[in-house]
Order: sequence, then C-alpha cells, then structure tokens
Amino acid sequence: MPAEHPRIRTFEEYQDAYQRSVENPEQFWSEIAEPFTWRRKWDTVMQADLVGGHNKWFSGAKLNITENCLDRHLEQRGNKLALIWEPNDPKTRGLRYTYRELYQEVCKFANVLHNNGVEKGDRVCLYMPMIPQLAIATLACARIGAVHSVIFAGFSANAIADRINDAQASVVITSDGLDRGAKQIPVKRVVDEALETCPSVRGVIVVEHVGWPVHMQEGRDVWYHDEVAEVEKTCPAEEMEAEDMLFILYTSGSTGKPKGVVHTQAGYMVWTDYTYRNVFQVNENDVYWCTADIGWVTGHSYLLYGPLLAGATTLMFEGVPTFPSPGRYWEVIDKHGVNVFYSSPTAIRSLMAHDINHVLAYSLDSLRVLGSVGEPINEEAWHWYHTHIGKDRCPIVDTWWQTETAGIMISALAGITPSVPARAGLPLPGVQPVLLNQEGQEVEGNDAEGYLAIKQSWPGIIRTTYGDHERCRQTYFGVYPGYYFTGDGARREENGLYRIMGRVDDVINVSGHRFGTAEIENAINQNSHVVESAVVGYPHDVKGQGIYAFVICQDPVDPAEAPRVEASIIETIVAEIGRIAKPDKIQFVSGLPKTRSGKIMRRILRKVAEGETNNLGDTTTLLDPDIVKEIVEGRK
Ligand code: 6R9
Repeated sequence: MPAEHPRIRTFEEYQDAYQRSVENPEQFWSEIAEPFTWRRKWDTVMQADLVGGHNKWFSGAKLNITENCLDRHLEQRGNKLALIWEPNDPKTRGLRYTYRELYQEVCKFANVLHNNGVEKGDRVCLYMPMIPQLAIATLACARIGAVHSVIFAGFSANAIADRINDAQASVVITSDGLDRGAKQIPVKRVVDEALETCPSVRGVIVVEHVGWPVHMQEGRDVWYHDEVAEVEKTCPAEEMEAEDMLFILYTSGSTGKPKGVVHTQAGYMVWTDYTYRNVFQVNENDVYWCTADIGWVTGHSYLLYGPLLAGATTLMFEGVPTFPSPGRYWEVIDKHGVNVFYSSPTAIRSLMAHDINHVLAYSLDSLRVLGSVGEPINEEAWHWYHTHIGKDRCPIVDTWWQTETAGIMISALAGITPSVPARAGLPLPGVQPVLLNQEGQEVEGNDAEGYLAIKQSWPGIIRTTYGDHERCRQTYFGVYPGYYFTGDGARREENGLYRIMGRVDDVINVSGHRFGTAEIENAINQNSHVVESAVVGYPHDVKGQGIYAFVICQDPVDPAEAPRVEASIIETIVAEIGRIAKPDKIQFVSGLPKTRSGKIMRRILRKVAEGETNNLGDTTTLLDPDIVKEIVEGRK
C-alpha cells in the first residue's frame, strides 16, 4: 500500500510548513520525499548553487517517475479512472482509462519505443494532438529513460526542425492529423517538412487519429497500430538516477533562439506532486481538469505528472473553448462532474465576451476549486470567473510559475491561504521570493516593488538549458548572482501577498504563450521585403498582450501595396514560428528610434503601441528625433 503524503489543511499548518522549509530545507524535503517509491534513497537532499546554476536534488537516489505515477497506484487504485479524454467534437465518443489500463498502454508504448531502437538517454520529440496517445507516449519515454521533448502542435516545420536539431532527437512521435475546433492540421505533413533538415532522426512513429492518408517513408516511418499489435502489456521501468534528464521543453527568452529548459527525475517528481496536492486540495474521488495543452509546461506538470503522481483522475480535452459553442467548457464540466478546474485568463476573457446564457445553461454544481495560470488575471476577469463560474463559492488559485520553475511557486492554497483578486498570493513552502532593486539589493517590507527573484534552491529549479549551460547560468543566475532571476516584476502588498506585474525583459506574453521580441523580429527579417524590424507588446483585451511590429522595408511601401506586403510578412512568421506568433498590428516605418550607439529605444515604441503618444519621455538622445513624429502619425 502506498505511503500517505501529508497535505496542508489549515493556515497554521501552512505557516508551520513554510517556516520549517526555510529553517531546514533538507529536513523538510526529505520528509516530503519519503513516501514515494524509490529504488534507492538519496545521499544528499539539496545541493544548491544560485551562482553557477548547478542545482541538484536527492543525489544518489534511484527511481522511475512512472512507477510513482502508475505502478504504485495499481493495488489501491487499479480500477480508479486515471484519464478521461474528451474529444474535439462532442459527437465523437470519448475515452476513459483506469490506472491499470493506463499502466498497460504506457508499457505497450514503451515496448514499441524499445523495438524501434530508443534507448535510455535518447531524445524523443512528440508533435501531436491532445489525444490519449500523447499522454501515453510521454510517459512511455519516461518509463524507458528516454528524454521527451514535446512540441506544441501549432509550431511550424521550421520551429520543429530547430528544436529537433538542438536536442539531436532520434525518433519523432506524431499523428496523421489534428482537429482543433473547426480547423484541421495535417500534422504528419508538417513533420515530414521539418525532417528534411533533421539528419539525427532515424524513425517516426505515427498514431492514426483522423484517418487521413499520409506519406510513409520506407525505412523511417511506422504506424503505431502495426507496432503495438505484437508487444507485451508490461515493461520494466528503467532505473534512473535522481539527476538524469526527464525532459526538455523549449521556451522563449529575451534572446533570439528558444532554449531547451531541462528538468530531471527526482526533483521534478517531488515538486510537481507536492505543489499539485497542496494548491488544488484535490480529494480522492474528484475529477480534475487542466485545460492546458501538454505542449506547454502547465500540461506537463498539472495535466500529466502532478495529477497522476497524486493518484487523481485527470481530464484531457482535445478541443478549444469556443467549439462548437462558447459553452463547451461548461458543458464538459457538467458532463464529467469536474470538481477542480484549472485554466487561463485568456480563455476566461474570451468566454466572458459571449452571451452569459452559454454559462447559465449549465449547473456547474460539481465545481469546488478554480485555478488560473499563464499571465496576470485582471480584476474584471477574476470577478467574472468567481461569480459566474464559481458561483461565489469556489476559491480561485492564481498560480504564478514558469517553465523554468517546473511547478507552482506563488499561489493561494485553495481554501487555506488568502485568494485576493489580482494577487498570486503567498509563496509555497520551499519558495523564498525577494524583490530586488536596480542595484540588486533586496527591498524589504510590504508595499514594495522590484524584480522578482528567488533566493533559495527548490526541487523543481531549472537544471540547465540543453547543450548550453552557460546560457542558463547567464540568463537565470548571472543577472544577480546568488539569486534565481525570474524576468518578472512584482509588488509585495498587504500581508505579504505578491502581485505579479509582468515581464521586465523582452519577453511578451500573448494568450499565456511566451515569445521573445527578438525571436519574432528574426522571423520577420527573413522576409525578402524587410530590412529591419522591432517588435513590442501592447495591452490586448483578450490576449493579455498583443504583438505590434514596426517594419522597415527595402522600398517605401505604397499604401495600396501595404496589405499584400503585410500578408507576405505574416506568411513568413507563420512559416518560421507558427500561427500563434502572428502580429496583431504591422506598421511600416522609414526608420526606428535609435540611440547614437545604435540601440533601438523600445520604451518609445512601447508607448506608441500602447497609444501613450503624449508621454514619450526623453527623446533627446535619439539619433534622429524626427522619426518619432512619423511613427506616432502612422500609428495603427
Ligand atoms: C506556467 C507558465 C511564464 C511567465 C511568467 C509570467 C507569466 C505565469 C502567471 C504569470 C502573472 C500568473 N505568468 N503565471 N503572470 N500571474 N499567475 O505560464 O509558464 O509559459 O514559462 O510562462 O508567464 O510572466 O514569467 P511559462
């Protein structure tokens, strides 16, 4: 019988746990880690390094995370539902897997991977729709010790190729096609295009989903249903070291190329399990639904690993919130009796804009806890969520965290610590946030503002950026040595609650998706019309931030030609990154505001994009102050 994991139940217990985690992190985390299934226990709990970024947790331990997600639940929860799958089209039949069935499916997929030559340490790239095989294949990689790299199935062939080449992946798992709302994407065809420039890939495993004809390359591509026909339903879990790589997940930073954030076995397991249990306060018979795609970190930690580690029932949804109608989320909640619902401000804002009768048609009686993640939730959206979805009875957990932190860092614990609109709340036990001023000094007290940094290691801390530790060190530990630097600005307000103000670097957050401005500029600059570009974010009612691109072309763009050139630039961005990075506004300019040393003054462009043109600040250091006038007049 699995040992019980303790859970915080009262505010006093939270304070006590927090205190203990700060005073003696090693003791604290060894108690939390105790109940998992270990092949061998650790020699050292924590090796913290917030200068060089060489952080280790539970060194010396041996384990396999899938034994903790699956095998150890079989005795008590073998017949309990592990995964409920709700398809894109409500008329299609969904699927359900008990813990025993999921265990068998994962073992079978793991055997298929083995048979296709995948070994411990190999990198496997997954580019798939939100179907059960995505969850199964991800766990199957972990079962045999292969490193998974899931790429959101909205990225373009070029973006996939960059990620595959960076990780030197040997196998790709994909499907024939994908349904997302009314749209269909020929996923396999996108992979084929990507693989033209990916010499490391030896094999492609294709899951049949929509039944489209696809090109199968002899000697490289195999159908999953052919491969699985002959394999065993069990597969021994590979014994992994605590600090062996579990996955790579690419995310955008302030420099051009997305980086492969690396998380490892033991720390990731302990951290996602602990944060999941305590933040969401999920009970044994609850149905839990996280709407994120597994292609993002939220899907990794809180659709897949966190809930399965905790033995919960997790719901996976293939579709979008507005298909076939804006009532879909609420219909799914009633249909499956969802108790805990975790979604994003951008989804809430897009649904708020529709007739309230789409909500009122459903009872939503089963709901007990609501969650939000990905970007700051504005007060209006918070209140709408609280009133209309939570019927004023469900606490909202506004969870602040990042791909690099692996799990939730600052958030209310549902029903236990304060949940106040627009405040993420208090730090989780183990998390020591600080606010730093320009000089890197900690600002004390409440009613303070600064750069948000973390001054102690925690089990889920980023281990490296794949293939380039120096980049990891510089980005996260080099800015203020001795601190993990988040890239966010924050305020500490009444009672020590944190309010996240947004990014302070050149990262923009569009519908909860991160893009580096340089990454989008690089894409735009690939277009043959373009000489130079500058991209900034601006406030957007639904997406949180919109993308505003200022573009200089080879020749002045005639107004009659502008739509055609714009379309061509958009096409380039869609090819380089994907549809999700399409700018909302493109303005053609003859020059950009630059300092005498040639640096673009983004501060001015941001003000223009925001419409704050009366308050552009000091422009005297500009090389050509007249350009500002032109840009203001041409504002979109
Ligand atoms: C989990 C995830 C991380 C960035 C982060 C911050 C923003 C996430 C937030 C939030 C305010 C919240 N962010 N959650 N801002 N309140 N509750 O989203 O990871 O995709 O890496 O993005 O998202 O700016 O730095 P990731």
